[in-house]
Amino acid sequence: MAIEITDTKLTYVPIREARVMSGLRIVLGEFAIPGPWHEACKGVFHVKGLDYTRVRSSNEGASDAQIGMDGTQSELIAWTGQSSAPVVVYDDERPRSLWNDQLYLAERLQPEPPLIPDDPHDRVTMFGLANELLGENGLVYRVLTLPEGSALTGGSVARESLRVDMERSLHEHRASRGAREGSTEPNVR
Ligand SMILES: N[C@@H](CCC(=O)N[C@@H](CS)C(=O)NCC(=O)O)C(=O)O
Repeated sequence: MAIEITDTKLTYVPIREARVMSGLRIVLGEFAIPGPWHEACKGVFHVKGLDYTRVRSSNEGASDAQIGMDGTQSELIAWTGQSSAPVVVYDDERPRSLWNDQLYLAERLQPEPPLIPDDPHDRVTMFGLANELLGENGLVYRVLTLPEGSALTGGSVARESLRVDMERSLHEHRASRGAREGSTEPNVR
């Protein structure tokens, strides 16, 4: 049986309802396609054991599978000041639409198990690598915004430039880690 994009089993409340709720709400969008930021965000709150209300991303009555078309994200923009998802909202605090802010919020609400390393070098490495993937212009961001027709299997110029950039990033990361490991500084990993 084919799975349709609209085949969801969980309950998603409209933005209108979520705005007047307290507690933890996450704007995920009601559709069956897993998104990289969505899954990462859900994973963080799952590991922390934090319950949240799932929220639709499109305007009430509009299909979530067509978010962004015909201005159907205007309710999301009115609530969160931007158009991307996921967005995590806790009580009346500012909406958090960036992955690192979402991670810090989860860590604050439920410190166990810790997901942010105490060791400063580990922390810098973790946020640096995650940013290479999830940050603006990171790997995931660039794959999603590759020009139409330059699919990952297409051998396109865009794909090659992405590969070269990621190899350079990893090479630089390994080189700086190697330099630290060779250093005599204690506690440097
Ligand atoms: N704001 C997120 C990125 C999330 C993101 O770009 N999500 C995509 C879908 S996977 C999106 O909502 N794009 C529509 C838009 O940015 O208007 C972050 O940097 O942590």
